[in-house]
Amino acid sequence: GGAGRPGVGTVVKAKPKTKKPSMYRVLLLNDDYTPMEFVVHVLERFFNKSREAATEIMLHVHHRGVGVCGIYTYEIAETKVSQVIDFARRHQHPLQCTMEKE
Ligand code: NFA
Repeated sequence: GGAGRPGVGTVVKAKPKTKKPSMYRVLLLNDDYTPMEFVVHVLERFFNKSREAATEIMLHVHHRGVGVCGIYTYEIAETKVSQVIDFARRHQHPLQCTMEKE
């Protein structure tokens, strides 16, 4: 506004142009067929969990139906989901993995 009038116009403020990336929960879903040991192995291999932490998450999923494996940026979460589903399929297990915005 204030076209051509000295001192009249829009104030433009320099804004720090960084923002935190959105984070995504990677979830494991229960099923009746995937062996418990396989799920523990997946959590160790793809989510860097200790045997103890992996067992705890696996049992949570087994009893509650769904559980959080980790929280990542979109691209990393997407990669984890693909890796888990591919790995399970290659071993002929129906294990499912998905992601949701935190
Ligand atoms: N429910 C599976 C079983 O009893 C184990 C399992 C746990 C599968 C967590 C998927 C996720 N063998």
